[in-house]
Amino acid sequence: SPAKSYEFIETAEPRPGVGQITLNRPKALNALSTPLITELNQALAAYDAAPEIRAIVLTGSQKAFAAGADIKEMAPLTFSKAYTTSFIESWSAFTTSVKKPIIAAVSGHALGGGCELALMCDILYCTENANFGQPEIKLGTIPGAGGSQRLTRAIGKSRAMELILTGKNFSGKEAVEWGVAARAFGSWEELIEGSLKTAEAIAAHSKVAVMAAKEVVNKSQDLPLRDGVEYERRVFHSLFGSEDQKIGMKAFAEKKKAEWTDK
Ligand code: CO8
Repeated sequence: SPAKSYEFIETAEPRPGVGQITLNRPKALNALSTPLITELNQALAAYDAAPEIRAIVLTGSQKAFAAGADIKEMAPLTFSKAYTTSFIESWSAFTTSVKKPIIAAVSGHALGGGCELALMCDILYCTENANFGQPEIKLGTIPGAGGSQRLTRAIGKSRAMELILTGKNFSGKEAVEWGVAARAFGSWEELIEGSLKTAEAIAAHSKVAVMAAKEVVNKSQDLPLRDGVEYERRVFHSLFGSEDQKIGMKAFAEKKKAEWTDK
């Protein structure tokens, strides 16, 4: 069972097939310390391995998704320590290792590493007044967990340059207008309900197909178009080897609801 007790996060299974991870370090506005990130990676790996979980929602509090990497932890860090311990590298490990879809539900601050963490997720939902930003320049440094790459891919070079060079924040409403977020909700309650509903909708589909779909969409971020299309076709062909493809297409022909076997 994925149930385990953590210090800096909470886990719950609020809907069938849905695992919810809540960042819970309220005194530091969910600043992402190494112990917190370690727990987050453990919880994500546990849900990925749990057969009954089919989609994951990652959230923080109403006030803060995460106010960034832990500045107090980073302040004394040296180049040689950061370099030799590959500081931050493990943060994004889940983007390649976790196969189940992760929905980020962002309310309040998502700054620096918090913004980067949200960008690592598969679907980003937020509240209209969520507060996104890459303020690292104001601390004398730069984004270090993929912000310069993922944000630039999401919103284009000129806007990303403006944000990263000035450290200016942007709202949840802007995040949707610019394509960073899929949807912005009017309130925290609507954000959580909307995120769980989408997770439930995903959880109702064939697990094999859902994981394959996540894999091929994410390939689009790494591969040139032609290679990506070819990759997609290979995976598409391989799904003719799944039981669920037969079940899904037979159910359509018979006007019945598909009962997935996840095989
Ligand atoms: N790190 C450590 N502690 C933090 C952080 C943080 N990022 N953010 C807030 N806190 C702490 C505060 O120090 C304060 O603690 P204390 O009560 O002990 O003084 C507590 O949280 C509450 O914060 P505030 O009193 O400041 O709350 P406000 O509501 O007044 O302000 C803000 C909220 C605007 C979010 C403000 O806290 C702030 O500006 N925080 C820093 C935001 C920031 O610069 N983030 C970027 C960090 S750098 C970064 O992420 C680099 C990424 C590089 C790699 C990342 C890997 C993922």
